[in-house]
Amino acid sequence: MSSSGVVLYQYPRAGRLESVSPFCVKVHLALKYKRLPYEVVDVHNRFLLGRITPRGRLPAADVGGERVVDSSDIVAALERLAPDPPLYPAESLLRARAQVYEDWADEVLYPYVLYWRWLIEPPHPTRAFAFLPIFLRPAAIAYYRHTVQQRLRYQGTGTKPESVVRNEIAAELAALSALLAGAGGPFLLGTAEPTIADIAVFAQIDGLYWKPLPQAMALLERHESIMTWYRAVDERTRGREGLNSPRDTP
Ligand SMILES: N[C@@H](CCC(=O)N[C@@H](CS)C(=O)NCC(=O)O)C(=O)O
Repeated sequence: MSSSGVVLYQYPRAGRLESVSPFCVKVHLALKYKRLPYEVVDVHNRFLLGRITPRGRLPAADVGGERVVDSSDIVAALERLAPDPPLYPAESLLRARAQVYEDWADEVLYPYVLYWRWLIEPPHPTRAFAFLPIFLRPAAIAYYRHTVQQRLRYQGTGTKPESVVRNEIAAELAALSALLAGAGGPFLLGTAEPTIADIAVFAQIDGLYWKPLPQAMALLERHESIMTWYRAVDERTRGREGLNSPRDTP
């Protein structure tokens, strides 16, 4: 066990992305920003999730001897464990804005990330699911694609044609770009250091700024303010590992 006692249960890495799941990446970013050592347990089989958490979702983590589920609750528990450097602003209005950004990232941006990854630029069978024998990968992709489609339909985004979703994503990115340009500082709340708002939004944007998704990367690169902010968050959270370039598969 690591010296902090923190264990992160996650969906596995995908190339240089710490996890294929943006919510697991969000927890990695918080841990790295706080320079907390931690152990990672990869969950390859989602049917075994019930052994880790009855909620059947990842990430989950052991923090301070307790099993915590949901990236937002995990980051809050990390803040209690290691308050310095802080991820939550002390000032109440900034804190409220941070909460709204986090919810926007988790609830609005995430379905778009799923839609883009599975329906616009779906996984390539030879590159995805590297832990499976190659002949099983197309079936695994078909299964996950179907599951994601069902969830997205229920959530709403999956009922929309691709052209509509592309326009909606472009509008969200334009909004992010304008918010960053007007932030008055390098990070979303205008602060000198990143907050939970940056970590949460970055985790979703990072899920799109990824070499297997060249169209999404091109879309993001049209926004200079997003790219400047992306590099600043990346540098604060993992620059020391030299990973501040688009995530790639090996
Ligand atoms: N609100 C949760 C969302 C977590 C979530 O949706 N995780 C996905 C992976 S990105 C998951 O575990 N899905 C279950 C499955 O694939 O069966 C959080 O912030 O942790």
